[in-house]
This record gives sequence, C-alpha cells and structure tokens, in this order.
Amino acid sequence: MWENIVLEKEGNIAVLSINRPRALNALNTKTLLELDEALESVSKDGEVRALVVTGSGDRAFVAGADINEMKDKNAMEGREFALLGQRVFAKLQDMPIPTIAAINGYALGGGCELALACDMRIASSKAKIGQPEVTLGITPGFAGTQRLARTVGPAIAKELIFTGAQISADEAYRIGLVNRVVEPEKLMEEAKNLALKIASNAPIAVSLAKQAINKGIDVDLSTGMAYEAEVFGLCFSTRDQKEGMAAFVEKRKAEFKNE
Ligand code: CO8
Repeated sequence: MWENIVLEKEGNIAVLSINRPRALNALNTKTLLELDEALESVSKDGEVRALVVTGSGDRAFVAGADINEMKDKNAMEGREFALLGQRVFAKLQDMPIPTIAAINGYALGGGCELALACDMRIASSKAKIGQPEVTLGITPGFAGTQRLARTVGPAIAKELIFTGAQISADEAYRIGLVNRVVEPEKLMEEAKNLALKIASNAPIAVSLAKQAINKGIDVDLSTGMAYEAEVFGLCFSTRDQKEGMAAFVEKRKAEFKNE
C-alpha cells in the first residue's frame, strides 16, 4: 500500500515502521505524506489501542529529514517542508491512542523530533540521539526546538541543539529524553509489552488522560485542572467505568469494550 511505511496490526496494537533502510529511514516528502495517511488509518481503526513507531533495519530509527531532498530548497520551500513535517508530527502527537517510539538506532534531527512527538520513548542501548541541524546550516524544523525543550528543559535542549552532539541511549535516559533503555534484541518485545499493558486498560480513560496531559503542558495549572475535571466527569458516562468499578467490587478482571 505504501512504499516507505509498513503498518502491521497485532491484535489490538499496531507497529508502524519507517521503511527506507538504505537511506537510514530519512524522511523525504513522500515518506511524510505516507506517514500522514498511515496515522490517519490507525486513528480511524477502532480496534487499535496503542501504536509502536520504529525504523526498519538494525541501524536507524530515522537519521533525519532527507538531506538530498533539502539541499537545493529556497527559503519558501524550506518553510513549506518544515510545515509539512510539523503538521504530520502534530497528528502523531494528537493521536487518540498512546504512541511509543522504539528507537532502534540513529534518531537524529527529524528522527529525534519524530520520537519526541510520541507519548513515550524506549531506546535500544545502541541508539544514538541528537539534533545535528546546526552542523548543516539549519535549525530543527519539525518542532524540535519546541518539544525537546518541553521534554528535557531549555538548558539541556539548548546544549543538544547548539552543539549538534549525538548522545548515547544511557545519556538520553539520564536527561529524561527516553523512558528506558533495553538491549537491542529486547527492544520490540519491550515496546510491544508496554503497548499491550496499556491496551488492557479502559481505552477511553487512557485517551482522555493523554489529552489532559497534552493540554496541560501548554496551559496554566488551573486551566489544566479544569480540563481534568471535565474529562474525569466524562468517564462516568462510559460503560467501561461501570465495568471497571463493578469488576473491582466483584473481584474479577475487567472486560473493557471501548464504550
Ligand atoms: N538524508 C538523506 N540520506 C541520508 C541521511 C539523511 N538524513 N542520513 C543517512 N543517509 C544516507 C546516506 O547518504 C547513505 O546513502 P548512500 O549509501 O546512498 O551514500 C546511507 O544513508 C547510509 O549512511 P552513511 O553511509 O552516512 O552511514 P554511516 O554509518 O557512515 O553514518 C550517520 C551514519 C552518522 C547517521 C550519517 O548517515 C549521518 O550523519 N546522517 C545525517 C544525519 C543528520 O544530519 N540528520 C539531520 C538531518 S536535518 C533534519 O533532520 C532537519 C529536520 C527538520 C527539517 C526542517 C525543514 C526545513
């Protein structure tokens, strides 16, 4: 269906791979447009409750935006390219289900930005992560200046972006850029297990909790808390809230139906 994206469903989780291994999964326009379509199809699929995003092959998650495609762009075309990537990554961030980046190798530039648009990040111990844009004469353009600073704080984000340094998975863990580091052969199992654990919980509650956290990052505390009270109230209009609490009282496992 797509040339540069592979989407596989496994029960109620899905795995999306950026699939240009010969270019270390670099993001060109075609790949971004295909990613947009693939995310749309996952969002509309009522069965998928968590998504793992990774890179094909054993070398790279994504080694950045495609430098061959970018090298001759003028200012207007550069801006258009940044806006395309930002729009697609915003769609990823706003997915109604939780998303997990399984960082299997290089996550540089647009690759780091792709991982940052996911809700959680698990890195292989072999991963190398960084924002090398200034070494190429550009700034990050797929929201790296914004999401990296919000994730690790402005001082660490500035050091990473100003130096263009590639950091190890352990260093990424130390600064809070990734949730955990695992051996390469365990990466997909770990990411899928996390996805399955999330998928076993009440999907509407998980989705609303995600929305509340994302909204809260961009607003003041009292606005965020007001939003939390709204989504908390909404949960009580779901069948899954009745089921979850009935199962607790009856000392049995809840059977959530996403209703
Ligand atoms: N774009 C295009 N092709 C790439 C990219 C890339 N980002 N990264 C790797 N490739 C290609 C190489 O050209 C090479 O192709 P070929 O075999 O045809 O020569 C193939 O992948 C393998 O790469 P290498 O031979 O270089 O492999 P090495 O093991 O020697 O090195 C590295 C691996 C260190 C990852 C190296 O490939 C590298 O430094 N890549 C570029 C990393 C980078 O700078 N990424 C940031 C790009 S800029 C960006 O992402 C900005 C995002 C926002 C854009 C805003 C819009 C304007």
